[in-house]
Amino acid sequence: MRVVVLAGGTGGTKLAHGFAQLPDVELAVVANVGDDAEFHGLLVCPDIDALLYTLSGLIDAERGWGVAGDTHTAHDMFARFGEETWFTVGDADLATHAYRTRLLREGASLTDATAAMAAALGISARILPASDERWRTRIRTDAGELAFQDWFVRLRTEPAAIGVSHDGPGIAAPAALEAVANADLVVIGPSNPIVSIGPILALAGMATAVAARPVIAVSPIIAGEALKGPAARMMESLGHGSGAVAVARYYHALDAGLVDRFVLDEADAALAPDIADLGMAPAVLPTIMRTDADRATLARTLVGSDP
Ligand code: FO1
Repeated sequence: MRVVVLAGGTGGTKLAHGFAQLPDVELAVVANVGDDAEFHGLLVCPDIDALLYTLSGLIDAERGWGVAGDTHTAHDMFARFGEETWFTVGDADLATHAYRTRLLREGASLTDATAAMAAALGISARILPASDERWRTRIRTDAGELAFQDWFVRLRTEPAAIGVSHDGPGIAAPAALEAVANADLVVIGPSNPIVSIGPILALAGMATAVAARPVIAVSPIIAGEALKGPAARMMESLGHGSGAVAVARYYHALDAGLVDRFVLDEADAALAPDIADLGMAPAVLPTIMRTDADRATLARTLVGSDP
């Protein structure tokens, strides 16, 4: 079975790891590139990095980014040179960004560079950047418009987001579009709908390609809160409402036929009728993934359910 997971950030990455553990699944993960940014002259792709490190077992699981046990000698040296160091790049992580940047400078696409890195790290799933072009998320706030990492890491998501846009040509990577078109199942991971999934679906042709396949979306919001990150607060400050139903409404507003089945956590079982009212089949499951086994169990259940 060919499964494509749309992912960005922690939740979608964990679920992708669940599918990667299933022997009968041929997995491709379409990764958000809206968080990408340059630091120390190198291209950092946080959502691709999180997938590379999670699927290879290198991830710092506590933080959800970076390499476990990484050291910071280069970071300290950058500080001595007077570089901005609010974005922490560990020594091993620095090699990832340097290698990627070299491959791109030599003419590789981001898709090809990512494939080479995944292969080198022993990952058999395909990690497909949603776009090979620059497609950067910009956050509008009362204090002006900010690049995503500036808002997310430097300002710790203060001030509140009042608008989100994407900067770039909006062209989907051919390999990502093709994987979606050939998928038996597309899973929209429990990632931030606005800044992780939204930028993927905003690429030309992507939402239409996804909508044409059987699609299951997993809510990143449980009992009104995101397990990690600003999704719940962003949904509210951007006027999309609160709770898991707001996530379903957000996808419904993008394309009424996008999502066939919407997965609520057990804590939100009472919301199932509201999901059905939107024309999506509700499914109520334990969605909190504490262990690797939890990830595989959720993935197996989704493969087994008929969207
Ligand atoms: N997140 C932080 O909160 N602080 C950091 O210093 C930081 C560094 C970093 C370096 C490489 C990388 O791939 C990711 C990094 N992240 C950091 C995580 C990341 O920026 C965000 O979690 C994502 O963009 C949100 O999905």
